[in-house]
Amino acid sequence: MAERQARVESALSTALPDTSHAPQRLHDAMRYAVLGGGKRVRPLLAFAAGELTRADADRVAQAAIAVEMIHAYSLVHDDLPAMDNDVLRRGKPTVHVEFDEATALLVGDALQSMAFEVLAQPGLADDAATQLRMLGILAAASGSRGMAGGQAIDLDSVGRPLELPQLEFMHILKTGALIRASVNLGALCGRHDETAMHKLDHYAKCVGLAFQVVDDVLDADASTATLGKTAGKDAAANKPTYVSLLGLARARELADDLRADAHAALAGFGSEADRLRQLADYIVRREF
Ligand code: GRG
Repeated sequence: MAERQARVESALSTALPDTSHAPQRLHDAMRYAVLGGGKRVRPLLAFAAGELTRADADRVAQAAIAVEMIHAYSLVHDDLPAMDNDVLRRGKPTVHVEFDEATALLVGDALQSMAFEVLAQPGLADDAATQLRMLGILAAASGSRGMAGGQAIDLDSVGRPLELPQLEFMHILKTGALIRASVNLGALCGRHDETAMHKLDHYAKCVGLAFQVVDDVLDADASTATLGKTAGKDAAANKPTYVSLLGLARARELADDLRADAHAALAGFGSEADRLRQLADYIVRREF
């Protein structure tokens, strides 16, 4: 993990504009938002899926940083006063606190465009049609039928009782869509067949939801210092979560059931899927 995280950090640093280039403040803020923090779960998933399809690691690195740029943009916008209004992210002041709100908006906008610029570089897949498919996957996962749509449902649900299926729908879009895209993009960088893609997609849906269930558990059960972001925000904002609907113990059980489902989805694969199996375990057992 450490080796891959370092590779992601270096690829991100190379791709992001240098702070000596104008507009310097925006480039500084983009680098602040992306570099030096985060678990890099989505890139790790892309690498693990790429390992399964024997993809060239340099290709996967580009797909992986494209997803991470979308993720970083979503965190910057999510922290804005108009959304979650948070002051701490990845253990440091949020972008609008360190810079200003207008800059934070532009950081998100620019990171989103840059993700597609990176993913559109020639040669990230064996043929152009596959690479176009990759671009479509990332676009759909980020938009109103993916992450942005999930965020809209989330903002609309504060203080309103959601049933479990509605909560699940929201998280499949808000958190799950980008995690699913990470796995799919990593796999598409290599030699894939549609049966394998189908199994991988099922695996990705399970870990995507598990990731969110664990996020809810940690929000309720871990400290701000451990998380590097404000803990207990969901309850304070009266937000429906897996913990508020199921209680801590059942939410933990649900995460473990989803981990088992993720493993089952990989049953037909051999040791080439071990990294994906380890990541499913990590996602459920992580402490921050
Ligand atoms: C603004 C369009 C738009 C979307 C925002 C992802 C998101 C949607 C909001 C983030 C709020 C949040 C805490 C969601 C729960 C799951 C999640 C994405 C947690 C943060 O991801 P990690 O734990 O963060 O992978 P690091 O910092 O490790 O990268």
